[in-house]
Amino acid sequence: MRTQVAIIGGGPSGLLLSQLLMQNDIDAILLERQTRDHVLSRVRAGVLEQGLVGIMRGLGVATRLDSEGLIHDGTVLSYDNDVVRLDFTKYAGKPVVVYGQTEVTRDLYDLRERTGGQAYFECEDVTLQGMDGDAPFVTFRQHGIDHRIDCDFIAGCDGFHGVSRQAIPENVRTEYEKVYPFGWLGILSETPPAHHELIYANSSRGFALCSQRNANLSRYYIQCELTDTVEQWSDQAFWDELKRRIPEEVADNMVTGPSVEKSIAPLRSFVCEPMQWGRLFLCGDAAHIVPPTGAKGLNSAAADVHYLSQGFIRHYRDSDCADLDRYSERALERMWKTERFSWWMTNLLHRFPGQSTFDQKMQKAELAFLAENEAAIAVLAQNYVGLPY
Ligand code: FAS
Ligand code: PHB
Repeated sequence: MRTQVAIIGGGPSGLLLSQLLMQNDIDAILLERQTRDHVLSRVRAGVLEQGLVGIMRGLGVATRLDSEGLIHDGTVLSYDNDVVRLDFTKYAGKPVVVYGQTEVTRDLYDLRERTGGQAYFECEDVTLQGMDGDAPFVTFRQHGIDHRIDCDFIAGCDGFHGVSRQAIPENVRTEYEKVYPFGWLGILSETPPAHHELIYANSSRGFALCSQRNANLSRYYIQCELTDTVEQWSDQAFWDELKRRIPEEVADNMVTGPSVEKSIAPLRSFVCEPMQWGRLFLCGDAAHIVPPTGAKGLNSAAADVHYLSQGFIRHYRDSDCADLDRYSERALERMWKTERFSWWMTNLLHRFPGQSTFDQKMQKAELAFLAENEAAIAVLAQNYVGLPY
């Protein structure tokens, strides 16, 4: 087989890139390790920046997003029973859209099928070869049959645990990492949201987040120990702990119910530099990870895809490699600012093991300053709604 761009990974990064390339008559083949249903079974991000909404609309795949997505003009930060509302539209000029990553992925897979895009599932032993030359290729096995794809470029969109990042030689790569000493225990419940906007709660017992997917599907998280397991947390134990961490008035009025999904995610900040090597380009979680406190994982993947697709389009349309050559520089410039914001939000809202009473006072003072200073709110709002591409 031969294609122009071989895309490794069929999550949001790979799907967005494949469709943007197709829209510009650039041939791409997408290779996914799992089945489509497995990919769609994942419950991940919930907040979309306008940049990602714009890409979806540009692809003509935002009909459901525009009809079912929830426009959120703000969010709430709480510290025990003190609350601060951050008005995104007032301080950052635009809202965010609450629409699950699962639905984004579903819409993009439906689009790929409608447009006849090539996607191979259950690909095993994907290997990347020849990226440091001008004839890269990918090999993989599917249902016991070995395949080879010769290509011009390879896009590594295979997430944090994929093979693409490892294909960059260790002496070329520099990896920056911070692992947080806690995780997020998340549940999905078919109950009405506890509040019309998201609530990010800092409490003496730890962080909690009240999020949502639609009028009858809510997503909640509580900070948990890294050693916790899902089995240790009954639904009732989760609800009881969540209620202890959010403002009393919200807790007293919230509707609880059985979890339809329950999972624990570790938190880390991670960046690989560079995000390109020869004919290989990394996108999304393959190159970087943020703690979900700033709702930036999916959205930063979209920003990478924006830059990389521009690079490929300019290369094939204008025989100009300028944007491709500076992809890593452009993507990392925005990504490090996103890493900072996600790290800052995580430090502001979580209780760290062994945290001193002074450090807790610093968190309280930061939130108190946010409550009274419009410039401080504006900085947070502009980061939360998404930095410009
Ligand atoms: P993804 O990991 O989504 O997709 C990579 C794809 O590559 C996967 O489908 C995988 O099966 C495939 N793959 C891996 N190895 C392969 C190989 N060798 N060959 C072929 N395919 C291969 N972000 C938020 O903003 N908010 C959240 O609340 C949030 N929660 C998260 C919870 C969890 C448990 C995780 C892991 C992430 C969470 N994220 C969250 C971040 C998440 O949304 C990512 O940022 C987003 O999925 C990035 O998309 P991709 O870069 O496509 O990576
Ligand atoms: C979610 O709804 O899954 C969600 C929302 C905001 C975050 C993280 C997760 O910061």
